[in-house]
Amino acid sequence: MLGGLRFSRSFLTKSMSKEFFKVNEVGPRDGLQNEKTFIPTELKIELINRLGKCGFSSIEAASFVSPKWIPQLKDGEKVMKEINRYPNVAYPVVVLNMYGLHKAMSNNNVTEISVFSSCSEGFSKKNVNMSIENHLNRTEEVVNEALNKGLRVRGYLSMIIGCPYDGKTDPKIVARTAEAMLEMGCHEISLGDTTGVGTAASINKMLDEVLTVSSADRFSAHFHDTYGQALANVLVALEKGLRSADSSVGGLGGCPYAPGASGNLASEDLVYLLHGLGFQTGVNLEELTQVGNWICSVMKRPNASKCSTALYTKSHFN
Ligand SMILES: *[C@@H]1O[C@H](CO)[C@@H](O)[C@H](O)[C@H]1NC(C)=O
Ligand SMILES: *[C@@H]1O[C@H](CO)[C@@H](O)[C@H](O)[C@H]1NC(C)=O
Ligand SMILES: *[C@@H]1O[C@H](CO)[C@@H](O)[C@H](O)[C@H]1NC(C)=O
Ligand SMILES: CC(=O)N[C@H]1CO[C@H](CO)[C@@H](O)[C@@H]1O
Repeated sequence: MLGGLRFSRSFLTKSMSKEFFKVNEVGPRDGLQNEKTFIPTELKIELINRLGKCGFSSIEAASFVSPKWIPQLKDGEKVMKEINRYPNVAYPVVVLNMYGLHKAMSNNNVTEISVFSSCSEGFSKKNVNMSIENHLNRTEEVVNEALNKGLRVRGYLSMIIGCPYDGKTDPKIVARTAEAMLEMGCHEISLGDTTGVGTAASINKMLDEVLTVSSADRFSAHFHDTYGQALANVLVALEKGLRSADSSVGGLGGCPYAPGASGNLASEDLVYLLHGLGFQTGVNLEELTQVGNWICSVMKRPNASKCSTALYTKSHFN
């Protein structure tokens, strides 16, 4: 057995038809942030509008961080002002500090923010020049103010399995960091395998530890496909009771730690897995593949979704 990994017969044979699984589309933010091409504002807006029509419950739409750091997303305010909002769809934006929070709250119709913490000291130091604990302290101020103003806050953890600087991440640190963010008042913690090094066994081990601090309904799986393991890892998360995952249309977003490698799991492939298991996602797969093909052709990049490629060569379908 792989690190105590067990699939009960009932898990894969049980009908999931009554269960809802939340797919968080992160392409317009996490995806575009890691693409070399700058996407004009009107195209970003069109992308978000078309994804809204596909039926996602959450679409991460923008980032309110210094344009010096992330020039690809410098037009967040205009994007948030001009998108069409579909009912019951959350449009979270990334905020890293008070400056970003105030910008997000100034007339941009933002109702949900995402905040970050690393699970690796080495990455935290490189990325924000602070220890994990110091950075959590800073983040707490931002979360407190956001909650006071009635915003919802989602917490992102990065480097949950491994880190380019520190090597393997201790699952106990992931659990402690998740607990700290839940105590601040985050409604959900997105568990980011940022480098995509996770396997079914290491994801299983990490979740065993994390699920000692809170229940599965407070976590989302954010698994990268760098090593082709993302869908297998999502299946492990499903077995552990998670019913939320992050993915990106067409697999938008590369991997800054392995140039040329894939980053985010493609939403099309995730939705295909979930529908195959009988879950409801609210997402129209056919429409989603059209959006994926459109944005990939606009960006002149290959479509990383295997599902999309298969669907459009027709004979593979059904
Ligand atoms: C803010 O968003 C809501 C829906 O989420 C929409 O009804 C409203 O028109 C928006 N307001 C502005 C100023 O964009
Ligand atoms: C990092 O933080 C230390 C103090 O905590 C400071 O002396 C140093 O200048 C900072 N480095 C950068 C690159 O901001
Ligand atoms: C974080 O804040 C708490 C209380 O607000 C304080 O006790 C603790 O020393 C701080 N930790 C660091 C590393 O700054
Ligand atoms: C429909 C479509 O354009 N699919 C393309 C996605 O990208 C792959 C290359 O990675 C192409 O082979 C597909 O044709």
